[in-house]
Amino acid sequence: MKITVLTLFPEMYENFLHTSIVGRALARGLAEVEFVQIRDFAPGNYRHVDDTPFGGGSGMVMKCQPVLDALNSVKTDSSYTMIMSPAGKPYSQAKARELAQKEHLILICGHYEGMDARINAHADELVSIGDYVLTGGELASMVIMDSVIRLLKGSITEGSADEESHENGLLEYPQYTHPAEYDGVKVPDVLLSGNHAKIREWRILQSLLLTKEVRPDLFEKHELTAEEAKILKKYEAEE
Ligand code: 6GU
Repeated sequence: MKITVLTLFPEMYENFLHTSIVGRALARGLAEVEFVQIRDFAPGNYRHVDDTPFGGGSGMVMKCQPVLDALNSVKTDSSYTMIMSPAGKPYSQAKARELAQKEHLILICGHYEGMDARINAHADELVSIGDYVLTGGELASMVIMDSVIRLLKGSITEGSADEESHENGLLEYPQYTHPAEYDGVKVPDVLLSGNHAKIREWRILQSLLLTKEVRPDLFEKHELTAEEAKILKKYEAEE
């Protein structure tokens, strides 16, 4: 996979691209990341990439020409183009899975008060990483790159992404490691029992109870599997 980032601030990505799982995946050649400096496409000595908004209002708006010339310098028939925007569609694990199948991702990072709306028609979609405002799209594009790169084959241990939070529409069950007792707090007995059927049942129940409490919106949307329904029914009967 190739990822091209259009940005005014490529230096923001330095540590991110060289650290941990992302750093290792890129070193292994699972993905290639390139940057296009939008300012390189702005004309004149001043290389202005932004201007005042028509109709008035505060702040500056990124101009069509530098952004679209930058985009056209890298876009091909196999590119999938996304604009980072707080007004975009909510990003999700399902979208990360979808993006991990693409040959070429282009991520466009706006800055200032946003970009000229005529740029939108040149992208496949606008995406938001949550209901808050960032100073620019760079952090959002790193969130997307991180979540996509870790899904590429060979990036993390096969299968270790499958039981995580959000993969099945639920939050993950709590995890514990050594020691079995820390500061007087014990790991749940069942996890030390060696009874794999019991452990599986406990984990499914914890996942359901946690999601219901912390993310009732996800719990409502989730269709219980036959196994989940059975485990929940048993728990409710015991309560
Ligand atoms: Cl994708 N961009 C910006 N600038 N702010 C955001 C965002 C994106 N997602 C949430 N807030």
